[in-house]
Amino acid sequence: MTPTTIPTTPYSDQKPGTSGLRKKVPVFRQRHYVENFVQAIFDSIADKAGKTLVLGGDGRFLNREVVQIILRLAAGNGFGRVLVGRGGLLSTPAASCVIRKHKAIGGIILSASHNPGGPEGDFGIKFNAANGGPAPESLTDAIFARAKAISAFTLVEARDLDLDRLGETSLGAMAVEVIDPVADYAELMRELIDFEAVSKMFASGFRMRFDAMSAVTGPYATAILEGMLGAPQGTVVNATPKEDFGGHHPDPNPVHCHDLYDLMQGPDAPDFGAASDGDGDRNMIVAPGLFVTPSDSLALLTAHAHRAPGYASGLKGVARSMPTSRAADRVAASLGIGAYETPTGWKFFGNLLDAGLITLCGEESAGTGSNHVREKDGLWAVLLWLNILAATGERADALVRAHWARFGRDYYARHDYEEVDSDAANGLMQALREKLPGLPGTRLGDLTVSTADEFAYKDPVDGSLTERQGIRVSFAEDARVVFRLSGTGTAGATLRVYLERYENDPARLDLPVAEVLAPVVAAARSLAEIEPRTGRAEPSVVT
Ligand code: G16
Repeated sequence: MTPTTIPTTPYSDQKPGTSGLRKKVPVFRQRHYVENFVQAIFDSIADKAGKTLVLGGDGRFLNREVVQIILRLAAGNGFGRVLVGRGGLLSTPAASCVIRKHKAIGGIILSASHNPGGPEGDFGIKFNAANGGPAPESLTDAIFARAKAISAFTLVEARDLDLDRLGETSLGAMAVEVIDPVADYAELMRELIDFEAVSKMFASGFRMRFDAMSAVTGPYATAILEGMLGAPQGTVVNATPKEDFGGHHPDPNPVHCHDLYDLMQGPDAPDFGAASDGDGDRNMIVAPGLFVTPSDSLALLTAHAHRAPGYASGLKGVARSMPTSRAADRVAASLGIGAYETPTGWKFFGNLLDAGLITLCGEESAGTGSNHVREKDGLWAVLLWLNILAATGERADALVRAHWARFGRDYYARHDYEEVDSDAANGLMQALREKLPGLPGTRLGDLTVSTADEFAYKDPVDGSLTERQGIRVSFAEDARVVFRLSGTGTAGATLRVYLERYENDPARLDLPVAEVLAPVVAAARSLAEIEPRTGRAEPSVVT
């Protein structure tokens, strides 16, 4: 089989966003759209001849078809071997794990994460580098530049391979190995987490519900929680991955995962509730009667990680994205370890992890992870929580309340205004930007602005500068609001407004979030002129 080179014309819109290229399925179905982008990725990887590539996705609509196209392109581009998950499946954290373990040159992950799937839903292609992490901006910029200029792609013309049978076949000179998508990942979890202690906890009657949201984590959670840790059958619900996630939005938050959320608020709540998203990197944690914000979850895991074997010698440092609450910083200060603030996007944690500056990291957008892989990892976060519950013997809600009693509480919410007109959204951000210098000292309702700026990040490892990463306004009353535009949406613009307020008065730790944040919400809306500029009186989603 000799490779064939086929002429093509470029598309101008193949710019990777916060996490790879995400578009509607019909966009990806345009002639050679996939081939062009994947060829642009391959053209941007030096020394790929004979190397190993990892390939898999979250199983959404188009996953199987695109896996076959990428296999043919990989063979045409001289890769030596491709490791592909059975059925074309690999969760994002498992792909990161497999890349690292098998010393691959990188991997391609097919996912649009928590966005809905199906013929009219979303699809995505992301390249992860040899460290297992999302391509850094220098590489995504190079891929975009290449995609805009592409004139041909090279592939091996062949029939589809059988992706459902484990084992090795070949495509031209390239080996293709269909691997068990769960095995390497499960082995890594066993090294990090005290499986014996968690098994004992389940054996003594501990009850949990894990909602896999008809997405890729189903097989992982079933194998590990029910298979290896002895949780009762049925602990994992919605465990079969579906191409359209059962028509749902596979986003683990109280809005989209409301069955679990409602169960956990009711009288029959099990001891612990958790969920994961489309590609398995996000998580939601719910204690009986208490939703745990991702920001609080990161802080709590930072405080207790040493109870798990993988972190027994302590943490080097912790990082959070800028819009994530400062709860983890408070724990880092008490532990005497470094705390870092990065732009939104998991790729910004990679250098800190590789340089050994941090062990844990997390984001308000339901992402938590550690140095075990270079992606956020939903099931890992759940397992670490279980390890901590087993080690302390505490109820999850009691553990959270004890955390607040010790460190204070960062009340937190995010308001998303989805599918806003792009010009209106950019105009809103620009107007805010222009107001910044005059804001300090201004009164907004009962709040007084103390500082106002636009976040820019200088990477402490490679010195690279990333600007315009969100507008932040802090108030003297220990409150803050951040405005930024999402980099993962596929229609119009999404304005994200991140709201927080710190309280450490013991009498004010258990108040309704909306009540505590009301003055911050009002200040944010008037400051950014949200309704006049977007026509939206209320956000589309509040989490
Ligand atoms: C991706 C990134 C995250 C980011 C999130 C939201 O997550 O990996 O780092 O926090 O998008 O980004 P934005 O606010 O720009 O929409 P995922 O789970 O979608 O891959």
